[in-house]
Amino acid sequence: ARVIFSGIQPTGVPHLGNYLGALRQWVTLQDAAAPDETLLYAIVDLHAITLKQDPAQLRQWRREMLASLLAVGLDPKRSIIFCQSDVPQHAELMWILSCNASMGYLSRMTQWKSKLSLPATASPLDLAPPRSPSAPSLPSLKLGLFSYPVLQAADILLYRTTHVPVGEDQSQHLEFAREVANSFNHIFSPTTPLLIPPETILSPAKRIMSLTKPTKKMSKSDPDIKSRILITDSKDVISKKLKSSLTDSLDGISYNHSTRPGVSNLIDIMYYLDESIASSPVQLCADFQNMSLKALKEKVAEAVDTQIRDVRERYESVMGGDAGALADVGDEGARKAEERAKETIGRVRKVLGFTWD
Ligand code: AQP
Repeated sequence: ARVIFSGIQPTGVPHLGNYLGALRQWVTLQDAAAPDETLLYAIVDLHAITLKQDPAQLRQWRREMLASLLAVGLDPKRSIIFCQSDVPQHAELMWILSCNASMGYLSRMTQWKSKLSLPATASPLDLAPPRSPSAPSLPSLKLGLFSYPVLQAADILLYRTTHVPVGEDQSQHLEFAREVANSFNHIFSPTTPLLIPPETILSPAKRIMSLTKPTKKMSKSDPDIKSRILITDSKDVISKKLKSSLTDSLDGISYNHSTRPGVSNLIDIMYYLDESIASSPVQLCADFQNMSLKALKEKVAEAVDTQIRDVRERYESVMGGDAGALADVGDEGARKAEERAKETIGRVRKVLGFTWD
């Protein structure tokens, strides 16, 4: 039976990219799940601390993220929803896997480089000595950020996950997780694979772009709040953010991500919010070809508000409700996740030789 796992960092309220690229897919998988399927959705706070976090803020963001997951439609009766740091086996498996993870492979991962604003071609060896005043030197690069993909591999492999629904930005890390599983099995469990190389489920909305810098992905950590629409934004805020989104000065509406990234991103947002309105983003563009950019932005704002209104209302009701009830959901999720994690860790310990018998 399928085991589905995915995670999201508690680094702010989710935005439309998280929603269309991941969360909505999580709910669809939950609602379509066969009775023998297991779904696990983690709030990955151990990942969040690879960059500096304020503890009070992190505590608040964990709560906001749990409320967001419930608001989008995840149901704790059908999905195991939990915080990663509440299940200690994530860190244990990460250590074990890191003892066999290649520095060379990790240095090719693009995400830690983008977090540090380094070119994709940078390698840790280039980092010492620093090439520019803004580039970090090797001693200042934090080990946790560099080894982030190993923790992500541990998250997935810990539950013997078969499928991982993510946005396109995570494809490279999933490839790494498969490599880690295969190499572990090869060394420690060659006859019956203990760890399962997971399949990626890419959501159709692979990459939603920033509203203000449409050649970059929409991101929670962008300091410019106008760059993203939160799933909790009011109608008025949605409309203002879209009005100020960066487009271009060409006439009409056409779809081309390299020449018209801003307009194409708005079309993508509109199409992926409700795929029944056209057969593809290109088709939707054809329907809108003579529309002004101002009218397009108004139409997209209307569509966003219609699609996320219920989510926003549920979020407000969860956050305004009993704080203890929210904590109970997290505790119960962690208990169920740990039960499964212990099973895999027990087997891993055995093949490593960590037993007395
Ligand atoms: N712009 C995006 N388009 C489509 N999918 C996206 N995802 C993130 N941004 C987009 C998907 O959301 C899931 C959870 O992401 P995350 O919070 O764990 O990490 P992230 O990819 O680093 O997301 P952010 O929003 O950019 O957060 P920060 O700024 O904190 O790093 C993943 O499945 C991801 O693919």
